[in-house]
Amino acid sequence: MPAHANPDRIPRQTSKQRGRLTAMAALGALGLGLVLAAPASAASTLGASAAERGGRYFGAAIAANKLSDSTYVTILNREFNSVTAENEMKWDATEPSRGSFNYTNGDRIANHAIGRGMKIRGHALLWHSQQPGWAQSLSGSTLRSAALNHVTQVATHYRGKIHSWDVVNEAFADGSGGGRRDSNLQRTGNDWIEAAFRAARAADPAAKLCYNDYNTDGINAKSTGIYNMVADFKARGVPIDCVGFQSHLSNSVPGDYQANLQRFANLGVDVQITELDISGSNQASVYASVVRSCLAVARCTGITVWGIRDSDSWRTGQNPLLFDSGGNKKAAYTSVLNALNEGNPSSPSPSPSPSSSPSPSGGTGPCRVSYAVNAWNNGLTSEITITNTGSSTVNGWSLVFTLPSGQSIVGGWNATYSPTSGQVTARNVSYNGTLSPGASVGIGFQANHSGNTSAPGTFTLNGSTCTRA
Ligand code: 9MR
Repeated sequence: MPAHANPDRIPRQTSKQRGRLTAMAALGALGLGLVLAAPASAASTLGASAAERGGRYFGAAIAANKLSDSTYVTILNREFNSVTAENEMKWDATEPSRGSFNYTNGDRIANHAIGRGMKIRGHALLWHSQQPGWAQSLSGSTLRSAALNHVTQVATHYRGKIHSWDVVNEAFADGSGGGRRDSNLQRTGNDWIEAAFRAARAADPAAKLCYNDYNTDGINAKSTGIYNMVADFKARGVPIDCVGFQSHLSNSVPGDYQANLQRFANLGVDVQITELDISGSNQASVYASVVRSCLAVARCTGITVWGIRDSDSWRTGQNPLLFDSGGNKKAAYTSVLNALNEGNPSSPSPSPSPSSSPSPSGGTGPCRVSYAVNAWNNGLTSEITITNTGSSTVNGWSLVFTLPSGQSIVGGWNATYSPTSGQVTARNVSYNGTLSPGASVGIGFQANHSGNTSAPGTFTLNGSTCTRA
């Protein structure tokens, strides 16, 4: 399955082929607004409830050495449908000496997850921290090639098993106006991040490839620096599929948390909450706010908490998790489960019905469209960026284009698509109908094809022909 086939929308991963078919069926239903019939229900576990909310996951970071702790494993197996290795897939753990790989503990976690149909977030291929000593002492082209070899080897070892990889972790600096963090990796050249993403894509084309960082939960200089990098990667075709927001929070969540997730989603990437933990007396209500924000963003595909019990947390003494040290559910747990259960079962459909969207109205100026296609055997994904290059705001848009013969849309995001072949109209959804001058919106779809994977010839926005980027 190609990375863009949205494996997060699959209830569980089975064989590659079944996964692809399931993804396409799910996308077909969601993307075309034919919302799967799912009765309103009050699921009794986090994972089950998240799965009912558009196929999202609810995961936990886990440690291999705790898989023999029965209280821990009971909670893990009951509540979560995704796992992240807290430390076991990091560089120091997997390549303790150069060229010599150790997957023992990473595999214990992966096998536990696979045996129970849980997704796996791979964490993390490259990071300035937790490097083995031998890598810390390298620099320049020697470090670059060792780092890329590490990406290739580890992603190849876990090929086909990982839902999403944190390809690069924490590469941006705090309080520096949105610039990169200094590190031995950064000193090999600013392109080290895109080189890592390309190596990861080549090694495991089915995994979603994420950039992951902290203190990026609101709109701030650091998150904007990352936003600009993702926009640049999308524009240049560097393979990136998702951005992870760690969300290590203390007593509050930024007021623009949801808006921040949404602006990244609008670039055409999934967003994931990857290391959630929250300290402080407002813990339960802040947890609920985070969950509601994710459910309100169609491309927020899952939430991971960074540990199971308070005693498992790296934040010793802060009790930031959902279960107490005895394994009992805390108020924060109930708050999260209620927030999940209160979400619409399709919350929200990635392509709400057009009736909930603003209708196209005048003011359409010139437009520019970029179109990128990623094709495999009989399938493809297309990512389209529409930019309002006119001088007035567009309130509600429809983009008309003609698919080459043999292409047929099975699902999409950030727009509704009708009909699914021939001359297609993509219409805005409720949250992206307004395009101020200079603003862009990212949309996309997955299609079947019978050999012709070429792009449509012309794109027309609200009746005006767009230039091509
Ligand atoms: O929880 C992890 C802890 O056990 C390790 O000692 C630590 C080493 O730096 O990493 C912790 O996890 C971090 C994660 O890998 C990246 N984001 C921040 C997390 C908390 O420090």
